[in-house]
Amino acid sequence: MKRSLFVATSLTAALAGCAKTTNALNGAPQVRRVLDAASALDRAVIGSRGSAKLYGETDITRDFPTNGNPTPDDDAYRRLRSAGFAGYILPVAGLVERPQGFTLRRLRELATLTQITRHDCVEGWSVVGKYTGVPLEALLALVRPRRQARYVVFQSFDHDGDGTPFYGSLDLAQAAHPQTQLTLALNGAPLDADHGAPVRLRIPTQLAYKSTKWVRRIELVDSFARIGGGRGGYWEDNGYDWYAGV
Ligand SMILES: Nc1nc2c(c(=O)[nH]1)N[C@H]1C(S)=C(S)[C@@H](COP(=O)(O)O)O[C@H]1N2
Ligand SMILES: [Mo]
Repeated sequence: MKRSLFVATSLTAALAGCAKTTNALNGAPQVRRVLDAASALDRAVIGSRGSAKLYGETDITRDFPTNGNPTPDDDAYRRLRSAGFAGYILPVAGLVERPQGFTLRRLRELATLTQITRHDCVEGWSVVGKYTGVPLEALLALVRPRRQARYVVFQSFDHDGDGTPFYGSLDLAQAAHPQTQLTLALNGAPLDADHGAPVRLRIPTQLAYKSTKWVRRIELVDSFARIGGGRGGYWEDNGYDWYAGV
């Protein structure tokens, strides 16, 4: 369970002593304040400093489910995929001093981080995988965020059934966390299309819905209020919390 939710639920459970009453209470303003305070404390204390647990080779899950939108199949993605993503370039732009495009070859050179971590879906399943990729911090150091930059926004190739494009965001502290990675390989093989090829985000300190697959473009911004539904991500626009610490 999400830690902030656990802390908050324990608090309200202690107050109420019964699950049904807890649900009713969750909506009450004074309880809402306790919940929000617990979440803010979690974000401040654990959010960008705590580390996710590292696992060993024998812990790696054999079968990896996929979740979220179907694998993109629009022309742009299909063309890239049929060429083994040879023509892929990841633009990193916005509030940076050195906007630039990263080829897959360049990203592979920068992919110095391999870590075995757990991927926790909010729906209640987890898998352990070996993820290899570029520490996001290293990429940010190359583009040099401007002083006004506060968030890193990840645009994807996929969209939902209504055609709404997927995107996600992190603040700069979360982005610079040493375990936050732009992943190129899963369990020793290049990422397959269903798991986000050619490049996905992997942030093991947060729930998997923050780990944006099929990254098409990265942009640094001072606010995400004017992007998508304005809440910082596709899932957030659909009601999930922006901060999703595990
Ligand atoms: N672009 C994109 N990224 C996404 C999603 C999505 O629908 N689109 N779903 C998220 C959710 S809810 C989960 S659990 C993980 C699933 O990753 P997996 O398919 O590699 O297991 O991807 C996350 N990243
Ligand atoms: Mo998920």
